[in-house]
Amino acid sequence: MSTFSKDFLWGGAVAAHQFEGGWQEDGKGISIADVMTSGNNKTNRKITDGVLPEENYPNHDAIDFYHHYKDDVKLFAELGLKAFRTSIAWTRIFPKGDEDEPNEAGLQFYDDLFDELLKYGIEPVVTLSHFEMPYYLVTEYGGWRNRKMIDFFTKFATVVFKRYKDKVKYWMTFNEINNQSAMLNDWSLFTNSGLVAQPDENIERSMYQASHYEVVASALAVQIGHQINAKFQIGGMFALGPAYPASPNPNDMMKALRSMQVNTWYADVQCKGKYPAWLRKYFERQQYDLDITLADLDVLKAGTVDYIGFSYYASHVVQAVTNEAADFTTRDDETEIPNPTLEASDWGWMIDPVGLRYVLNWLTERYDLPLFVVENGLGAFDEIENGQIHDDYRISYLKDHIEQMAKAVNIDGVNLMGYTPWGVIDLVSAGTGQMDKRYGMIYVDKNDAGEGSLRRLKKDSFTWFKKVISSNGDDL
Ligand code: BGP
Repeated sequence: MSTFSKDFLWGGAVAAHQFEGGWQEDGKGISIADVMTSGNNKTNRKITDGVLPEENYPNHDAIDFYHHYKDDVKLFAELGLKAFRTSIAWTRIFPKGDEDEPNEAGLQFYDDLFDELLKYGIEPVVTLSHFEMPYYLVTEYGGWRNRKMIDFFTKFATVVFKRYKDKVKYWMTFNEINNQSAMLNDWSLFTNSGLVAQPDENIERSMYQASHYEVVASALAVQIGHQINAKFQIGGMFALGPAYPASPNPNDMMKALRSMQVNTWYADVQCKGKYPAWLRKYFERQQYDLDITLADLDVLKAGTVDYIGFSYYASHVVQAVTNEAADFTTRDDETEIPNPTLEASDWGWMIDPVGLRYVLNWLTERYDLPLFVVENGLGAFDEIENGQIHDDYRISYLKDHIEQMAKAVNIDGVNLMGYTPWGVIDLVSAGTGQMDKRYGMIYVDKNDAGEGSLRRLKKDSFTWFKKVISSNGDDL
């Protein structure tokens, strides 16, 4: 008997802005992803004030899936994908975000894409907001600082839920909604909430306010979605990895616990329908006095998610900065250190397959909901040799992680719905804005400088993953 259920969703994951291109095609508006230049890591990708003629924006053309989607979906079918996770570019549907009527051409594009997937029996899995919102909502309304965003988002959600109610069953509201709290840097604030810190602004307070409006919007979307089609499965989506204590020192242990709590408070709210105690206390101690109404709290209770989607790439080691004075409330109380027992990727991400089993257990124990690994993978440089790409490093990364998923299912009793590795086809990296950090099983001929024929090539991992899917995970 197979480890994984017979309807296990083996798939691949991408996000609209990282692979579609066509940034001004058919009435699409400017999204926050369209004003980000490339960089070297998550902290130095530049966010520009509008689209500036002298800058180069990698997401504008990306891999031009917008014009290649039929051929690409054919390749996904050849790979044997049962599911394909993508997002809807909000700006194709509402170019500025506050219009009364949606853009028909944008809606039609996703109709065509979903039809193409369904033609091959590939189930679309759709994220409503994957690091994207109309840039106009940032300049005119201040992004998610503004309560009006709840209406704009729920309107967008309602339009697409209605339009695709017979084509899409699996949805997620916000991609990696927890990054902003866990990292609190310019990049995560912007991509999660469209926040650009203003002079003298307490940006942490604004982040919590924006996050609150997002979890309310998400809970409303869950309720609206279920009214439109009771069969919809609507999940949250979180970036997760274990935080290990640097030593057996109880302060390090307490720090690791708090780090996990900071990383999962959104999951607490979206799965349990209420804020955790430590965070309510934190708001009080900081005198944040957030706009959280009693009606909002009812919405959160009534709009809990059906499953947990999460990305898993790496684990972290944390150490309390001081053993004496740490109160374990802020990021200042910790430092992050490398794990001497693990290898790191070329970008310094700790490769830790067992950490995936740890997270699967942790989530099951805490929320007891179906789990869906909607991102996992190795960002690496690939070399082409005589038209071939021998990416054994990627195969071994994926294999080791699937083995741990199997243990979580077989031994630990975790309820796992599916596995959609990240960037099944090479795309623009969210963190660097570059092409040469590749995750795909399908290579795309385009480099960091934006040059290349866009030709698609199957890597060795393509053949390997095809076998994994056809054996339902038995033949690794
Ligand atoms: C997650 C995002 C993706 C994606 C991935 C890999 O944070 O949901 O959009 O890009 O990580 O990260 P990167 O592209 O920075 O390597």
